[in-house]
Amino acid sequence: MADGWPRYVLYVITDPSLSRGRYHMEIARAALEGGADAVQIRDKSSPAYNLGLVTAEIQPLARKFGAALLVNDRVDVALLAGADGAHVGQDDLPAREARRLLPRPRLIGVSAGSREEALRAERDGADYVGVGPVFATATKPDAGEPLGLERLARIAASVAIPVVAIGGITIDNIARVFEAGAGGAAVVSAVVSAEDIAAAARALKRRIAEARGSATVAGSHPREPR
Ligand code: TZP
Ligand code: MG
Repeated sequence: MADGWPRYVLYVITDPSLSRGRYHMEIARAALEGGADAVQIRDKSSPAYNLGLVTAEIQPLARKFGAALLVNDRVDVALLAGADGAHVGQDDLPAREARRLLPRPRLIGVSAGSREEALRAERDGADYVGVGPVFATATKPDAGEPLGLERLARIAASVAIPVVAIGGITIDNIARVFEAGAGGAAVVSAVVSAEDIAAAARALKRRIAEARGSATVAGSHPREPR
């Protein structure tokens, strides 16, 4: 495993419905070339069989780049395809069960929209929480009202595991989620819908590096996932 693994700094979610016709492998490869630290396969319309094939195909590439590969929703697929981990929402398998099925060093990420959900996920064995939507987003219409940066900061200060901010994150606001204490930023459209996926990821990484370089110690959260 690469030094400092796993890292969630730039976490790219490969949703093919927003990708101008590009499929998971093409998105993942370009995102990894652009510096994505983690890639999540998200595909609400693919049966488990296809998801498994796609995941198994991308996993060696992610490993080559020292990045983590996770599967959205499907702990079973992550397990069978040999992915690094799975990401579950509040309506998927409970985090505690997901953890039981995918023991460490595999990764379990859990979506949390509140401090309570984040604390419960941490107690139940999550490696990180995906917190959002931080900003308004059209990508997930049922994501709920935006939390905003202050609530993101309160949640980040409440848990010891990394908080990965999600929802409406763009090149123009990504610095602010790190300033609020997030350890990572997860994006769909800002990377997947870009004409040049690798360039979009690279630009986000540059902006993150600037933000982390200038982040003050006060109010900061551990920046590096353990
Ligand atoms: N969960 C909360 S918001 C969201 C998900 C999957 C969508 C994020 O997509 P985008 O395009 O980065 O706003
Ligand atoms: Mg889900």
